[in-house]
Order: sequence, then structure tokens, then C-alpha cells
Amino acid sequence: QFQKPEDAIKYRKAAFTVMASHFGRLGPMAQGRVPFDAKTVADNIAIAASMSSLPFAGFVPGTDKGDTKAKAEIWSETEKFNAAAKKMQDAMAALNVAAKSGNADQFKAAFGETGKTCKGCHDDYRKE
Ligand code: ASC
Repeated sequence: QFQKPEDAIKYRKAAFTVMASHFGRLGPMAQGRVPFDAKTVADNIAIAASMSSLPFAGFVPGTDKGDTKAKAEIWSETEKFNAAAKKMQDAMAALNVAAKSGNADQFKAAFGETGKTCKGCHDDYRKE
């Protein structure tokens, strides 16, 4: 579905960028440094959660070279990588439920859990 390897790399980076924008902007609210606003949380997490299914289509074989921080282990430990991706997607889905509930404490807890799944995958599969 991608013409060139660069297109797949661009696609997955774009999807991660949009997801990270809508997730990351809620960091200050999750940390209680900005007042909780249920609608802001629900709107942004709905987008982040729906984006979470997209980037992994871009990890096609032969896209470990070029403008990417992706480690070769993504393609030698495919099952483990896919499991890490699913863990993030499941955490995002649970976060979306918490976000829709309008409960600040549930949101904060689920936000933290989701952030851990982002970091876990970066630690294992993203170069510095
Ligand atoms: C973000 C973002 C990530 C995660 C990670 C959580 O907002 O872009 O990759 O949170 O930093 O530890």
C-alpha cells in the first residue's frame, strides 16, 4: 500500500506525530498543573485513541533504513513488537473510556498507564 519505503516511514511518523500531539498536550492536566477540563480531555483522547491503530501499517519490511529511529529488532522480534503495539492500543482504549467518564482521577491514572506503554516501546525499539 506504499509506493516506496520512504512513504511508509513518513506515514508512520505522521500518525505518531498526530497521536503524540493530542496525547502530550494533556500532560500538564494529567499532572494537575492545569485545571481539569472534561471536554478537552475527551476530545483529545478520542483523537489519540483513534490514531493509535494507524502507525503500525507503516512498519513494513525494508523500512529500518533512512529517515527513521526504528531499530532493526522491530523486524527480528515481530511478535514482541506487535504485542507492545497492542499494549499501547489497549491502554489508549481504556484511557478513552476513562476520558469519556469525565472523572479526573480515572483520567490521570489511565493517562499514566498509557504513557508507560509509549515509553516501553521507545526504550526497546527506538534509537536515541
Ligand atoms: C508523550 C509522548 C510520548 C509519551 C512518553 C511517555 O506525550 O509523545 O512518547 O508521552 O513521553 O513517557
